[in-house]
Amino acid sequence: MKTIVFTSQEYMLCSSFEMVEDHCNTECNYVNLLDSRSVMGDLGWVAYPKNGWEEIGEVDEDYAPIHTYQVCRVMEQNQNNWLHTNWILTEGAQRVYIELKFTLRDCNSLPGGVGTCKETFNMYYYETDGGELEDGDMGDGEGITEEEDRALKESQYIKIDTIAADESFTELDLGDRVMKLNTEVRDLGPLTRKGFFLAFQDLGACIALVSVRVFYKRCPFLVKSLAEFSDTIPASEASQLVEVVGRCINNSLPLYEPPRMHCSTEGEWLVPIGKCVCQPGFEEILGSCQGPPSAPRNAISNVNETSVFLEWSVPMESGGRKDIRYNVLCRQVLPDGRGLEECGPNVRFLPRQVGLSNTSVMVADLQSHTNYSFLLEAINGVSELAKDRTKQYVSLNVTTNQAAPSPVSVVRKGHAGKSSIALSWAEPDRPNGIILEYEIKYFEKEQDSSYTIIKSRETEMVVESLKPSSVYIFQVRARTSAGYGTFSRRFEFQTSPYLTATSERAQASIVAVAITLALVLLAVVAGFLLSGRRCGYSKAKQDPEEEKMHFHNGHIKFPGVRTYVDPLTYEDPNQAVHEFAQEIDVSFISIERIIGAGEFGEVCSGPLRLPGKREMQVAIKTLKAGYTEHQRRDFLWEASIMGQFNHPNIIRLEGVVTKSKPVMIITEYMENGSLDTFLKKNDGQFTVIQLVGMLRGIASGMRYLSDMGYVHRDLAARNILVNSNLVCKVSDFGLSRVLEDDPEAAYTTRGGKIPIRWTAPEAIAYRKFTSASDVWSYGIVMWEVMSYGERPYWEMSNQDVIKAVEESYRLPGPMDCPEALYHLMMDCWQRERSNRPKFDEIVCLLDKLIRNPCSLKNLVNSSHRVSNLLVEHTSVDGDCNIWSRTVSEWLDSIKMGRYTELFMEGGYASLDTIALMTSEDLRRVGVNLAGHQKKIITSIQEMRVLMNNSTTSVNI
Ligand code: ACK
Repeated sequence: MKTIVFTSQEYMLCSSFEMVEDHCNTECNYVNLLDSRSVMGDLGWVAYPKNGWEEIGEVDEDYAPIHTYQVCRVMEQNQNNWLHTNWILTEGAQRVYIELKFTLRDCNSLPGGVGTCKETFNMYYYETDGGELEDGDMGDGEGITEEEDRALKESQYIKIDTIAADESFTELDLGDRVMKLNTEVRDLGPLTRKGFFLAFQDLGACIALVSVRVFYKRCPFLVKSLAEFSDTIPASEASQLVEVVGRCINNSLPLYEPPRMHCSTEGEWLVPIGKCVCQPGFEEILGSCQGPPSAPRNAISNVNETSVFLEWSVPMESGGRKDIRYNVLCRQVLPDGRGLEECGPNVRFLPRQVGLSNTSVMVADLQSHTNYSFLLEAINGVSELAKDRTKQYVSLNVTTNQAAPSPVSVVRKGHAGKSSIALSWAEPDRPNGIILEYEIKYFEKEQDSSYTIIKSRETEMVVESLKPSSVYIFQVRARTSAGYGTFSRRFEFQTSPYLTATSERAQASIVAVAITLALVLLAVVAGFLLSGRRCGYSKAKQDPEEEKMHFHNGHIKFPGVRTYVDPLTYEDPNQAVHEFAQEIDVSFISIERIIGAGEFGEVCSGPLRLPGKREMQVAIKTLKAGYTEHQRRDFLWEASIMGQFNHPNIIRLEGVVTKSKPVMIITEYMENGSLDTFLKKNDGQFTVIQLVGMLRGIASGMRYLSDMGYVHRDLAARNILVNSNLVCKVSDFGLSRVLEDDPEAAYTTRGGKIPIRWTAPEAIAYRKFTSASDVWSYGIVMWEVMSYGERPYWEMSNQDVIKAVEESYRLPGPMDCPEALYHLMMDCWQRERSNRPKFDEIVCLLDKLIRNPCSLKNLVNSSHRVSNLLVEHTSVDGDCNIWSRTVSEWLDSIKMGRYTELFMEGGYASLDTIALMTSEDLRRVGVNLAGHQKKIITSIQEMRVLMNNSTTSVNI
């Protein structure tokens, strides 16, 4: 008898052609509890009796098993074939749905009659909390027959329905390969237990059960009107709705009342009530509330010399977006609460400054010993939309450390001789302090096992004792107080070849002539036009003392420079006076005002009208009536000295009145009076550059005096006079040997009268007054200037000052004093006088500082302080080198560059002082040609217009 009516291949066709895979994600409104098609292993269903339902073991084209049960015992009487599923968990659902897919054979189409053939089957269920039938599993009953046991269990099942086919099929259909797959769905509920079994009862039909799917319906997770509604299982009764309260999504709030929705038994969300809206500052974009992120958190910094590594955590609030980026704002802290200034373009950010996706950045090439404030900002794609909201930053204050100079980038070759090569190089881009010297390392190419290192304070030098026709490798590095920077890259230069004996001689004579000419030219240029001087030394291998011999402290001393003549060498002091001072007829002088009191009488001012000369304002020192001859001599002593000097930073003697009474000394008039009072009156009013300009003037005057062989002995701010252009001039040459007229001078144990606070220890101890002791005093003047006229050592007694200095105590750096200047002061206060700098070195250093104001940015005492490098009336873009361009560049721009040095000498080191110059001032500085005066004055007038347009000083 034929019992198998379908071939397995026919089932295969059925399942692969008609049964579409059902992929459902979280948005589905049903959840499968069982799907026989998706079970990969054995289904494990139990058939009873064993010859009833049978599983057809087939696989689909992906070799996944197809779980099809079939039964077809249509020809046999009394069929009662059961197929039991496994225990199916309800997952809390009260109503479940069973979807059956099956084929059913049309009884009429069966050969041999339809006597017992059925065209339906029954479906049952049995609820239970455990995975077993409560009276034991199928066929396990004891003491009863298998038949009885089966009847008992089956009786516990509740019938769901009798299932009939909508479509049955005949063999003819099969021949046409048309499969009639039926789908029937039944629902079941309310269920009360954790799970249930299903069973299919066949009473004699020809069935293939292709799939069984059990599912329940649910209202899936939903976001509507900015509210989230969670997965919800509907009620079991069709008419019932489940009310669900929604949760406002991030950055939103309920509008009036909490939003609500209703879940129907069909798994549909119905009847929305209420809604959420975005919080202020957030915008609804694509169904979510988006805004800028909050500030980055936990920002930390790690300083390594002049680099800072900044790290932070992601913001607490992302603003509802995933595209957070970070920007870094770098600002330098200006001292004294003058605010912040954006870091210049030289600062590097790695990997970049804006749009960082990582939470860290490296900031490099900052200035050493400088305070910075970093702002870290988090942004996202909608930050721009929320511009009105206050930006959220986290700020971080950082102080950089001392750092060695950056490498010298280029070394250039100058003249190459057969045994020498001239080199020059530029200062490193970031000196990070004052460059004390350069080291030049060199060796013959490919002989790098032995090399030579020489030092130079200049940015040029001639390397000597080289082999002819040889290639040498050179590297240069700079040193500051922080140590050496790294060497520059290697530069290869070659010496010239040997010369033949005759050509060498010829060359030698040419060289000799050239050198003579060059020297003459240099003398003319340096001595008479520009007073050009070299600073420091450049022949590194030579001893500095030796250098001094050759170069006289670095600048060339020309024969014929006048030397100071001590009036004492004149037997008749009157003769000395008239040797050096012009007698002025008192009728040319009008005394208009008394401006102060001197040791010998009043100091007045008024115009001097010399015949054939322009009227000029002068100061008039008078000798009070009733003087002794001795006093008269002492009084005129100053004129005998002053009359020997001619320098823009030395008070100029116009003449004396000795032929009438009162006896007078007439000098140029200095509008701002003495420097100490002037500074006290204008406390904190000047830029560092202006102060350094004043110091430069004083040093220049002192250099002149020391070159003349004159020792001042009473150099102090009170003895410096200041004119209306802030030009400082050394004065008070009174009795510089005995200092009788200085109220600061005190008698020493050895009987002399000495201004203790200003005087070098060796001068106090054994009256060793030299230019080196003047340098000590100059250091004190520097301190007075930088502290705006503070009294050195404050109220300490003279005795305590002597003791303290003896015990190596030195004045501390004045407030806001650039480190470079304080170093210079300290150098001036070296106990060993030969270690003190010379005045020409001081001038040279100050010139360098003026040319490179960045070197004045670091302040003493505190690494947090940065100097107030105010730049007057120039358009400043944060580049502190800008100042250096001004005077020389301005003169260059009007083709008057030749006067740069004279302007500097005259104390006109900044454009603001130059802006006040008159033609008379120009003449005084040394611009004598009328055409040049006109050109410069025109340019000054233009400059004034420009300055008036830029009303305030600008911080850099
Ligand atoms: O601080 P002062 O105003 O400047 O007061 C003193 C005072 O005279 C006694 O020395 C002032 N003084 C001296 N020489 C001059 C000068 N050439 N021009 C202007 N003021 C002067 C000094």
